[in-house]
Amino acid sequence: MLRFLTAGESHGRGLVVILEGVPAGLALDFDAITAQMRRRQGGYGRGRRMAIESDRAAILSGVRDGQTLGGPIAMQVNNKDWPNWEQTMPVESPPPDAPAANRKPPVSRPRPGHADLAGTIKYARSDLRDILERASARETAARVAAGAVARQLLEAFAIDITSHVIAIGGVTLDAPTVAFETVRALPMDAPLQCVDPDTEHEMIAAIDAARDAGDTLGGTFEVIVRGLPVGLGSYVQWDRKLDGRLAQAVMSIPAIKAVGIGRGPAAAALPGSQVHDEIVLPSKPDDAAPRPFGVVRPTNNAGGLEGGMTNGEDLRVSGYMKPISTLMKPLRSVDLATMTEAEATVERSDVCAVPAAAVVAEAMVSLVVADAFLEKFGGDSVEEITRHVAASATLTRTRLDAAAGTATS
Ligand code: EPS
Repeated sequence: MLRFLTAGESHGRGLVVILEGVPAGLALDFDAITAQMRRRQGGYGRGRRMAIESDRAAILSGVRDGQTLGGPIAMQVNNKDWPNWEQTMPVESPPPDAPAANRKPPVSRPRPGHADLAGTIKYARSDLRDILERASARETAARVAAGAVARQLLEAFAIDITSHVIAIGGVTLDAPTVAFETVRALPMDAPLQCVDPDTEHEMIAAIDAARDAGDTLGGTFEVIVRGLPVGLGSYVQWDRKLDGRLAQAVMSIPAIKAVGIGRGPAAAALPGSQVHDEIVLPSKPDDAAPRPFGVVRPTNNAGGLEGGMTNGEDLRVSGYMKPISTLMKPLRSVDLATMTEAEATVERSDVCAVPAAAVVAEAMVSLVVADAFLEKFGGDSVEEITRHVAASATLTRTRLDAAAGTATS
């Protein structure tokens, strides 16, 4: 339903994304797209590149007078750093007599953990720059641009998305579940987007210590989606299960090594009685109002997904990020040009990018959820989808009323 492709190298002219499947008639807030891209650039522990860039997506197609047209939306994000790399990353081969003063020498010492080694073998390129430029997490700027459009489609149907950081290195937030509103209340400029200031201070200290040691840190984040209708995704076929689709999307973000839904891996160590969310009737009439089908779930360990479908509770997806693989105090490697042991290449990089990865994950979750939303309520225009959503709510209401009638008769 909704698909996108990105293109671009980290130090090329820029990034491009084409997003297809957005229905017509969605009024786009362009500043909100820029705001999402700015969020991705933030977070304590980022490197010097983020001080150079001020990412902005120029929309090239698919939008007229501020509204989507139903056609592919193409967006371009220019790299401000490009003038410094023009001689290293030219599209055309420079003439042999051209001065190469600003051309960076080839990279031949792969960084453990990065795409460098497997990429150079796979694509048969001798300069590792040919690999690392595309493998760089810079590409995620284009994903965030596409995700910002998907997010606006969801917001038009009262679905909201946020995220927060749970752990940096060994410093972990000590809270079983953090409410959507608590996360929403975080200021945009909170350095690590952690809801507890004391834990955040400890996280900052851990990042400082890693930087001083020439090391890097990973961590954990959680994306929360509120306002989802019941039944996005399906149990009937493996590739329609929403948990599987979310896991693939979030795992595709550079450095993400595991994805959890709800309690995630912790559920594996607990008995069923402590994991599954009971189904009860509301104790007060008001309780039933926002819930689907007149029932209440006192807990949400499932993270809003049962049987690969949304169940109307908050969707909770967590991502586990390994430490960034460029270390200022490099690990052992081999110089592939001479086949001698040597320290890995040191490229400019971040010490920690977990808050940025959380923003990218919000974008990926937005794209997957919007895709599933369009599958269920699809239409060519926002107006048509609005009617489908209303019809589905009426059907549920009618069934509920019939069940209530059976109970009282
Ligand atoms: C990134 C841009 C990159 C890196 C980082 C993320 O820019 P540069 O290589 O010029 O410093 O800062 O990428 C990586 C950590 C990586 O391993 O590729 C960005 O825009 O997010």
